[in-house]
Amino acid sequence: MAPQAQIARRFEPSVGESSFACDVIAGLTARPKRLPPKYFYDEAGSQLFEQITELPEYYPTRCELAILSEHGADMGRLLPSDTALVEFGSGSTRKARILLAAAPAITAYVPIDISSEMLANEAAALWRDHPQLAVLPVEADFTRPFRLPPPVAAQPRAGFFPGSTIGNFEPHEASAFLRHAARMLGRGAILIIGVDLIKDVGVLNAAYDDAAGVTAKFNLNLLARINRELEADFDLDTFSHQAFYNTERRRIEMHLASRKRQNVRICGRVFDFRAGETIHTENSYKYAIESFGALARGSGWTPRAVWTDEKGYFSVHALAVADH
Ligand code: SAH
Ligand code: AVI
Repeated sequence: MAPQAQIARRFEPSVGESSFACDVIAGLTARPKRLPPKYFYDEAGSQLFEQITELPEYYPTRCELAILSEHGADMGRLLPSDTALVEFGSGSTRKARILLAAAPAITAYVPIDISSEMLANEAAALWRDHPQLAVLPVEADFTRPFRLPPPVAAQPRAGFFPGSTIGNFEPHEASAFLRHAARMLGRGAILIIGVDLIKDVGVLNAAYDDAAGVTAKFNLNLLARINRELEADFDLDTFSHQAFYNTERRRIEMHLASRKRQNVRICGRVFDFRAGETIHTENSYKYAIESFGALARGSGWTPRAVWTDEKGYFSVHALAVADH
């Protein structure tokens, strides 16, 4: 058996059903009701997210792919030789593949994701395509403490956090995440991070409420997942997808609105919904380049470089761990 056949080994316990149940019960007991967006990504949700990335309205993926293709070599030159690239929320690994091709300094790749099937499949495919690369996947929730695989302890490490997934955190959570990443990656580390930019409200709203209804399906899949995994009886036809840009808070908000007054059973408990009441399922914060730089500076990082696409819709920042 090839050494990389062990790649699917878990370094931490998986995110179990029990924490899912606890988070769902806590979120639907809170006012306003809310659910954590990390639970979007079961197998069906991960596939729906991949469909979102192909939508004409969803510009972030196309813009970031263009930036990585054009400037990947510049990013690679910031990395020391024999670097281990640690990707937070690796998904399809499509973006990492561009960076790997452009940065020969990378000799190990650590994809981290909460979505177990996607992680295992993508890691295996990546290793097949790059047999010289050490591929060491970690199934973990990156908002909680977890350990990097021991083989990369002795290597310089770089972080990769594309997709503007940082925008799904509240700004104070984004700051905590950046501090945690700096500690984990260590002295001298570089973080390549994708950050979606503030832009025309029409463009933003369309990206999260597409004409084909794929984002609506992605949002509603959260209720389908709760039905599947937590013995719940959400009637998906009685909830509708809402997505809008909140200009004051500089974020897209996604909600699921109950079309009628109703009760829903989850894990033997009953939750009541007023007509029009929403579950807040996701925020996607948008930044100006300067405001993200300020957030990074206040969170243990020094901005080194930033690239944007030709429309100025999306940015990729290179940050270096600040010296103390
Ligand atoms: N990086 C990819 C995927 C972005 S989608 C891209 O840029 O296209 C967000 C990814 O992060 C998904 O693969 C999802 O499963 C993962 N993810 C979301 N929250 C997570 C968490 N708390 N811990 C680990 N992975 C998470
Ligand atoms: C993963 N994350 C950055 C996506 C975003 O744009 O906030 C998730 C998403 N939600 C709806 N569409 C895409």
